[in-house]
Amino acid sequence: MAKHSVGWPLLQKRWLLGLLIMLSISTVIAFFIRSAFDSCDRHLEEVAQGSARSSGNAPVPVNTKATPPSPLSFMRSKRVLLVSHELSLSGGPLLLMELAFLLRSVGAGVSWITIQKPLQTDGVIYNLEEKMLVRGVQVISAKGQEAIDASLKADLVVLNTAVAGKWLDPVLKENLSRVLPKVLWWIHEMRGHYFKLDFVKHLPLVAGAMIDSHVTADYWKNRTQVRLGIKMPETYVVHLGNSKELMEVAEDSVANRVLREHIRESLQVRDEDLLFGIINSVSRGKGQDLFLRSFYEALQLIQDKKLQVPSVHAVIVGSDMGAQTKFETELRSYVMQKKIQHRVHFVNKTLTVAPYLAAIDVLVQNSQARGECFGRITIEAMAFQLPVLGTAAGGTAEIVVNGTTGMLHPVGKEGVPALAKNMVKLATQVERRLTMGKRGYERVKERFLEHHMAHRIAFVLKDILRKSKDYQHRHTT
Ligand SMILES: *[C@@H]1O[C@H](CO)[C@@H](O)[C@H](O)[C@H]1NC(C)=O
Ligand SMILES: *[C@@H]1O[C@H](CO)[C@@H](O)[C@H](O)[C@H]1NC(C)=O
Ligand SMILES: *[C@@H]1O[C@H](CO)[C@@H](O)[C@H](O)[C@H]1NC(C)=O
Ligand SMILES: CC(=O)N[C@H]1CO[C@H](CO)[C@@H](O)[C@@H]1O
Repeated sequence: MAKHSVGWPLLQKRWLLGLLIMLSISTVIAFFIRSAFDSCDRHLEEVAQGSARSSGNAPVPVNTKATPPSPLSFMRSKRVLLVSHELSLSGGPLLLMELAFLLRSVGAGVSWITIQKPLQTDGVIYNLEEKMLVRGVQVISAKGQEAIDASLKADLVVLNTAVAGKWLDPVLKENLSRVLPKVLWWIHEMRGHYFKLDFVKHLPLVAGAMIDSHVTADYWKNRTQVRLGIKMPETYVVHLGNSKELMEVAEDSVANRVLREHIRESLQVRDEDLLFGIINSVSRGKGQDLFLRSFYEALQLIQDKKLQVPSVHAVIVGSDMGAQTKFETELRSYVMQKKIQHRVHFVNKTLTVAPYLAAIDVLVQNSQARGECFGRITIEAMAFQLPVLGTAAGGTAEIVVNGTTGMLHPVGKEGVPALAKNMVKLATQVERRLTMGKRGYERVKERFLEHHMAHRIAFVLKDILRKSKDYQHRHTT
């Protein structure tokens, strides 16, 4: 036992380093994907810090376990063209890359087009393109004959995000009408300014639209009709799933314990303290301000009622201290003003969220207004057996079962006392908190894994292929 203080920290550090390297390779994608859905409103936003980006040389993981055949295996030798509005470490493109790799793994021929590229060479783009080339994805130019040929030859074209619609006219020109019947449009946005005819006027003519949550799909249906006077094509709701890599970390209890200790030590939060976490890029839309208000109210309740609870802490992961925005400043002054500095911890945006999921006891998902399109962090937290306190809005309400895997509170100021009460409930009712975490995990295992997502996507792709074949049949005979 005496050796503890000498040997263990070193061992632990090396161990951790290995683990963190593994995580930064495997969860890079998962993290950025989440960021897209965190920011339905701003999917173009970059969440990355400059540093930990270069995972381009990572070996392709080889799955040695016997796995059941992929639901996508019917895509074998089909030609798929994926069209991304940009290639960056923001979520939309990385989700599309995930689809590219799923399709490659069943032997589909996959080509990739990035519509918008910066003029100067960009390390991130280079790395991501390398990653795709290694996996046999063909990266082709967004304009010119090559793009037209690829579109005409493809069995299926996936347009990613609403903005990608602006690629259609200028590139395909008079061949557009031949391509539209095989386009699947994957939409992840839910904010007003995407409802522009410029972007989406061809929506009614594509084979289908795929949207991340029911509420977002309803919103699109309504808005296109009311605002633009156009009709949505057949629309499929496809909830996302957790990557295999994330599940592996979530289910590794040793890794969990080590990460928990490491993060808590760095935040100076003890093992027995209760830690609420909010993991989202810091912005008003994500509701960190209201979260802090609720946290403060919860502390007051605990004090006023003299409740016997562990010491309660909050961590906000997703800060950009360098940016010094008004909002960041506002959060910090609130903390100072209420004198809760010792209980509130700010953490910079990071590529690896798994350590924080391992370290916290409860995830708070406090996105405001229409909420998240989906909110992948929610299912990631549930994979770590965390209960989720979320706003009753957007995708969150489709993921969290109120009272069973977490608790929902209203958006806006009305949500503040409700969230505060829910925090107190989870602080006082330990059994309930742990049970909710377990139920959340079970729910993830039932419906929010990668293979569930692959099944849902497979259903859509089959339908699209069938429709596009019918269309071609009608127009060639
Ligand atoms: C559709 O949008 C209009 C105008 O924004 C709104 O008044 C109406 O309640 C919406 N309907 C549905 C079903 O969401
Ligand atoms: C957080 O980000 C700021 C600005 O980007 C930087 O100065 C600071 O060192 C970072 N903190 C940590 C702990 O990395
Ligand atoms: C969640 O459950 C609580 C307790 O039953 C209830 O008061 C609240 O209205 C529910 N919220 C939603 C959005 O269903
Ligand atoms: C590459 C290609 O097939 N382009 C065609 C686009 O449509 C025009 C008009 O139908 C054809 O002349 C081109 O050959």
